[in-house]
Amino acid sequence: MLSSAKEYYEGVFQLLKKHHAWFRCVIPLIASENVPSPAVREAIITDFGNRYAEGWPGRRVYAGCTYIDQVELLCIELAKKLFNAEFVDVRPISGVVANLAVYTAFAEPGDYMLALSIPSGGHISMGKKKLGGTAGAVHGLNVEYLALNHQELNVDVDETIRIVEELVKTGKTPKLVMFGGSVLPFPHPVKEMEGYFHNLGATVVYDAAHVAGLIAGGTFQDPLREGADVVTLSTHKTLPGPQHGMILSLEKHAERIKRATFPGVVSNHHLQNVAGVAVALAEMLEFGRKYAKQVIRNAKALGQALYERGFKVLAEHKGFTESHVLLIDITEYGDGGKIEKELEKANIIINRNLLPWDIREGRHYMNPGGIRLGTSETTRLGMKEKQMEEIAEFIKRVIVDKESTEKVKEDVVEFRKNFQKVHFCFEKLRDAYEYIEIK
Ligand code: DSN
Repeated sequence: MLSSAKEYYEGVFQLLKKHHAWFRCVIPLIASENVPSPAVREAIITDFGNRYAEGWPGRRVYAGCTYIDQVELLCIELAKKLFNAEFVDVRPISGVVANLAVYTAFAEPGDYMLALSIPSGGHISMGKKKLGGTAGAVHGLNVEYLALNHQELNVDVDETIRIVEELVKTGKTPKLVMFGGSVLPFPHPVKEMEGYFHNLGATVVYDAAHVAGLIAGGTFQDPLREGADVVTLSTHKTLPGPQHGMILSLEKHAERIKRATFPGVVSNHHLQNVAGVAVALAEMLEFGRKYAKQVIRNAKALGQALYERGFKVLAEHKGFTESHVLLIDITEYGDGGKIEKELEKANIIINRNLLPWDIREGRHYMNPGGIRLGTSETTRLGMKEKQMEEIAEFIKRVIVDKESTEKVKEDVVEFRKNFQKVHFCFEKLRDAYEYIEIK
């Protein structure tokens, strides 16, 4: 227990420094995380973080926005180029807030929405009221599920249409359909289904939080070209920016979205992060195609290497993934919660994940049957297929061979020494996890 203010004060900085020192030595495989460039880090510690804007550039609620407005317009321009979008709102402060803005713009409480369930790869922001999900508990939507084909790890088109037909018969015609989510190894059937949903009068939304960097890099499906009306995203998963959100859409939806964002779900919009996103988007414009290709190559290589070592990596018949993410059934070796902890002891950072059939089999999110791995951050650190093979071997040594985690950790620390810089960015002066002292 600390006592004086100075002890608490110093305690915080000691912990921050320990975290930075630790992350220099880990293998970061959490699919929703990434490491921003030193340039992004510079942008997010500027005075922009102490200012208010509110409203649209040029029509702000506050004075002092001369440069803030210009940066926000650059950010919008970059996003329009990268995503080929008619309209962009960079004010949502996260992916959840972007989704909430879209619910607010396109549906009333009590309306029906279709999305994947959480065990099937949906996100909590698409969840039912009884689960405390944003769609149900905050906006009052009735959430029904898109069907998932467990073998294909993708939306089952025929089964989903059967479910929707039943809903329509009972007066529950969906107002919104939400594709995308948090486990998104394969492109969703937006093109195949948009006509069906539009005929019902529904708005077609795509949550690209996980795959935004791959879409920007031209290596994943392009939902706006496939018929989606709106795309929501967070800016820090495969897209390597700071933590923030964004909405892309057709021009005809611009006014509804603007109003739903402000004054609907955002007051100030974390202006330092808008600047950080602009920097990350400029980096993506220059390096995004190479980066996104390598992320996917690495994910496939890691899937193959783990599979060859006996792991049940799902969707083997389709090459495991077309994105950055892999889902592994780990039940042969324990549960996802236990495995996550064991790997962390060896400096391998992954997260446990529900498998689509876990709830049916009585497994819970604390101790699910799966683990989820992503390759965005290791790719940013300059790792390629060869390193994916080495990572798979480290994972096997912990989980299958049950080697001492201390011994594996020593080898992981040694392995990480050669990967300290962020790649796919203009400047590499600072190390990826360097602690920057300015006080
Ligand atoms: N829950 C996050 C994920 O890990 O996918 C997304 O917000």
